[in-house]
Amino acid sequence: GVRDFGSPVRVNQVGYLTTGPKRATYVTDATGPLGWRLLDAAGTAVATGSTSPYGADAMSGENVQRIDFGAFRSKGQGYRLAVGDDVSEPFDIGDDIYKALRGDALAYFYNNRSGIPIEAQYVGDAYARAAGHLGIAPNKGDTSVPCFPGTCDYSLDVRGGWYDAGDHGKYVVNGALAAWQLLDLYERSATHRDRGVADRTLRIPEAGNGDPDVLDEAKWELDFLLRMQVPAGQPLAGMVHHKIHDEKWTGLPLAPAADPQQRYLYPPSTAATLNLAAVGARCARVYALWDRKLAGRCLVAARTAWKAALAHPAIYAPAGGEGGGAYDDTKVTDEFSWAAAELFATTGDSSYKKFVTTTLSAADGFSWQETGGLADLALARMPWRLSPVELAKLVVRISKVADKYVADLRGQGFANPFLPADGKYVWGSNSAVANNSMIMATAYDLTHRARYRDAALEAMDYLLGRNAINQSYVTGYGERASHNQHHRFWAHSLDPSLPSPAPGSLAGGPNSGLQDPVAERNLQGCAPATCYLDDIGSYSTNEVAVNWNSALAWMTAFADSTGR
Ligand code: 9MR
Repeated sequence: GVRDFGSPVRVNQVGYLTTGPKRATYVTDATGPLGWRLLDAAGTAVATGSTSPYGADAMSGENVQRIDFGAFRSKGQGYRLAVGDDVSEPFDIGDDIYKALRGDALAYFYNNRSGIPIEAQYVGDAYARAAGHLGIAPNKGDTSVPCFPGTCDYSLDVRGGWYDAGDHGKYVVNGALAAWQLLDLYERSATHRDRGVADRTLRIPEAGNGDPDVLDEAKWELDFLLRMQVPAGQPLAGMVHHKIHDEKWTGLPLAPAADPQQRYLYPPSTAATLNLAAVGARCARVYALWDRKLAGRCLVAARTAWKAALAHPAIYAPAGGEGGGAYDDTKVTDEFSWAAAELFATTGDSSYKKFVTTTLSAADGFSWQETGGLADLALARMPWRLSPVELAKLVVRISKVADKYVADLRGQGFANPFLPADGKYVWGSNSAVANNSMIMATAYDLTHRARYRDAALEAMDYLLGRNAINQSYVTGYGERASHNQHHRFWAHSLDPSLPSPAPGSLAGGPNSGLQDPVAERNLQGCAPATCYLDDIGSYSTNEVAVNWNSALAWMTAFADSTGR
């Protein structure tokens, strides 16, 4: 049947920063300008203006007009935007719009920790659960996990870390990217005098230990990543196992502690090894102040991984397989470059520089698979490692990519910095939105050009409801928010005794590929930006994942700090 997207007036359903851009999109067949009214909570018009006709929006297939109410700067709650009889979902205007979300985006990680009970005192009764995968029946992992039959003959203790997503696998490549993004969030905050990552900012067991909570959270994953390295004395010593997961896909719902499957270590890969080198180098720098022991372990692991990768430069994780995601990747020049940049940034050892062979590009952005652009982001954090000329070039490169994303965002009816050249939205498109926004935000930090900040904030509008389907993709935020994301424990729609996803969980988002049966059945012929279903079965459009929530966490921290 015809899908009902509610009001044709599309806004950020959470709200707009007092001093930020305030834009909306109106879906209409009308071609001429129309009057809009901003209504306060009592329904009184407090500002008015005219829409700007846009025309047909390629990614949504809708004819739209755009609304700019940026001149209005009065804080308040429960505003709505109206055009004729059409009225938007409510939203707030204030300096604190992103305050709660920034905490919840990070709380996602505690909720998805493996190997530790998730306690009611931190998350509330509904989200509390037993520790998963500590080798207690019926669990078979992760304290002693054998290699996949025929691949090697030892077992490793790979407890801890975060579950990848809706499944209980733990994968090094995107786990490392997620941990890296939290470390970068921390370093950005530290250099921008943002107190939002201090101790006692999150509800986690480590709050109050004197260390920034976001570093406590990232440490939970780093400890796991370090355990994935092949020990000395074994074949491929220093390389890193690509992943650990169940033998077969488990069904839904399933609490982590109830998973009965055999789990295996899958063979080391050059990509996973270089991911540990990259995040290990960053870890060594970031924790030097807070946890010297961890920092030391990270540096040793990173250097060891780097050498192992040089010795085994082309061991690729295969596509396909059973029981877990493949995270396959047969091009690792980008991983070499990112790892080298992180190692150089941390150690200052210029022998790594010749391996930095990639730069940021608008076409690739960055993702778990395409890490070439992260080399530039690594260097941007340590500008004093570069000569003035190198630094100037770096700023130009990052700005040019940000300029392209600003243009892509401004050029669309529903402002979005993700505009795929092939016209297709990918699996996890919302993470591309957030990661491209992080690049624009970094350009803002480097240049202080307002257009980068504005565009980064406008991209948040897209994620929170100003889009083709009037959907906030973040649980608990917005009137029409996703709450049936694909997850084995947050499976309320399958078992009412289980919770919905915790507030602050980002859905993967529209995916043109229709790569699951529910999407295939229900979304045939969808325009790219509409290929989404808030259905627990639609894992290719509606899963959660650590490397998506890390992007959301980074962006909400930026948005929150820039609003004050
Ligand atoms: O995020 C991954 C995406 O880039 C891939 O296209 C997709 C299919 O291989 O896999 C995604 O990652 C999933 C992983 O394979 C298994 N756990 C859930 C992840 C998020 O959906």
